[in-house]
Amino acid sequence: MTLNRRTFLTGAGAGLLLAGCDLHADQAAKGPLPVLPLSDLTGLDPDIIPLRLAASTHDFGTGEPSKTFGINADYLGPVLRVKSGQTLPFAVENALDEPVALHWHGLHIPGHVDGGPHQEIAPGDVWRPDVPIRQRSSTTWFHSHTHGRTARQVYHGLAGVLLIEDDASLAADLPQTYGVDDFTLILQDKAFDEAGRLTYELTGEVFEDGFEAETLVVNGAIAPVMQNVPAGLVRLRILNACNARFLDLSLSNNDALTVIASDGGFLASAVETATLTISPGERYEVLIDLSTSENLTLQVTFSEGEAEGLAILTQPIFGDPMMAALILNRDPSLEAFDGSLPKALANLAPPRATDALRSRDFELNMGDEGQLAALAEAWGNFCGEGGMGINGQPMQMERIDVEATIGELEIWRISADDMQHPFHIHGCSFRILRQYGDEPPAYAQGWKDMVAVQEGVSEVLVRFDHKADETTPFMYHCHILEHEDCGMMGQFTVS
Ligand SMILES: [Cu+2]
Repeated sequence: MTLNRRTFLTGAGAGLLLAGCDLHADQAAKGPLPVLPLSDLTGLDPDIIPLRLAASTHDFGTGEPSKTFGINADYLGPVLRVKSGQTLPFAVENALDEPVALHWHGLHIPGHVDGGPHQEIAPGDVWRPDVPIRQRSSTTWFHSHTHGRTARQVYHGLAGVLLIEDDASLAADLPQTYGVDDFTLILQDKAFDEAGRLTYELTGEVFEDGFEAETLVVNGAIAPVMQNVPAGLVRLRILNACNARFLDLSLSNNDALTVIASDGGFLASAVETATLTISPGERYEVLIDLSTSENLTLQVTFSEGEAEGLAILTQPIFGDPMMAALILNRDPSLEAFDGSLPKALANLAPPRATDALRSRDFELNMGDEGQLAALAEAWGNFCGEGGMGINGQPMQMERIDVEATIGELEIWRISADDMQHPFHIHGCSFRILRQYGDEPPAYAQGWKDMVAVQEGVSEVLVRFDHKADETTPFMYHCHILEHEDCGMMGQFTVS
């Protein structure tokens, strides 16, 4: 089935409530776009890069402080801008009163610095990985990956963005003045109680669908937020850091979004799309042209997956209304980027599937829906036998599921027995050959580390260039974080 389980059951009622409503986004801004603090390390040779993970409080815009986690901040972390070739001497301090692991999502690095669940940092301890950046420019991120605690820790704020530049990206004719014509957006959905405090509760239903809330938050502020920008091209580097929601992005004037990069770097050339679907864990870079419009709004719809069969008929009625995320106001007094969009962005040959040496099959299993909460409670958020898994097996810290060989090209064929899932592989980028059994959208045909899985088989062409042994193996998993915690994850070595 194409809808998630909860929507399938309650969609009829929701549809009646929405019928006749204006589906266009409310344009009134609630406040300014919070520009995430930039730490620009390009051209520097720091002895140490401290990241302090601590509990704090943060006002999302309700007027009431919420209990949160942050990384060098009250909520979320900094934007680290680095250059390929650097080795980053991190000192990750756990100032929380619970264990934490911090994973570098999208980095091509060895398992012993990957920050997976085998690399827990005890409260009060400092983890000091030297992280080598040897990949092309791309928007990557870092987030909690603590076994059984990832969903709650990320939801409360343990996530930040790592922008990798290289010689080509720094020389590219693209907007790159941070906070002026180049912005990083972290999109999330949040729930609040009547007092305006952040809430998060795990139930069987939440383990099933993942945690889905109704309030859209951009960089830690309730949407819509507003930003003045110059009269020209504006670059948005967008991360979906929701626990479970797929988001559909579009523009208020129905113009196409110009997509220039996906998870692992620039596309071969810009791709125009009316709607950009971004799954939890995914990143895309888009350009928006403010040279002719006085203002433009980036809109978000909470996606309900591929419209197929029954869903095609019901989508316009059941579909959630568009929400304004970010209102861009043209300010002619700001100096505009004076270049034009480059025709070619990257050398990106089509993937050569015929070169693959082997293929592997993975089926994501939802488990027994009625028992997930009880199973999870018994196992400490990890659902155990009878809960979620991959190929019939829940994640086990002691079990290696796949042994890969360094430098060998493989095809991974991923399917799901129910629901839509965003699948992530550590330590690499890959190319999508098929998504839901079909050719992926043009904007998803570049370098990726996330692929959506639903009906039909999704296939990726992948090569592992970094080692991971059985003491610190790489993970592959669903990026619906409650599914990951519940056991929809496996481990692999590369030798
Ligand atoms: Cu999942």
